[in-house]
Amino acid sequence: MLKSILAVGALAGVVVLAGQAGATELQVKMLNQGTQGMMVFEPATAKLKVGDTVRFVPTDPGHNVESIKEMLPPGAELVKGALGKEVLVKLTKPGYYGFKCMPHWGFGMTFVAKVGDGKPNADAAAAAAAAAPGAAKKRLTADMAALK
Ligand SMILES: [Cu+2]
Repeated sequence: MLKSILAVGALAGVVVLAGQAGATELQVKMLNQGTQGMMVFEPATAKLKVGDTVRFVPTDPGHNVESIKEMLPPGAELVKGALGKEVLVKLTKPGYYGFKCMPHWGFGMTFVAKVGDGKPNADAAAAAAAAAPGAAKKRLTADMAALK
């Protein structure tokens, strides 16, 4: 268990144990330039558990984070962060959670988390990825395939 947490931590940059036993907090940076190119969330994908949290950190200014409403598990809360603001999201339901930076949606600035087995909205999330604009379609389609 500890070994797998360390491995994920090395991959994601920072993972810390949250207060709740067994729950993890993933830190996701909003960047003008990341390892996958310009205007990215880093990391751009994650496999997480119900009860985990994601902390979106405005490392560079001019980004926000908000839910892709067609990529939201049933019963999960819509998120809409302000520009340049940190947002903490608790993943309370199983399924795929999609997020976008509104100013850079067409550039493919997206983040997807598969929570649990992802099944509750897997088909809807795949359809939303295929319908996304510009570079977001390419990124989300690839990310959904990688998370399977
Ligand atoms: Cu952005």
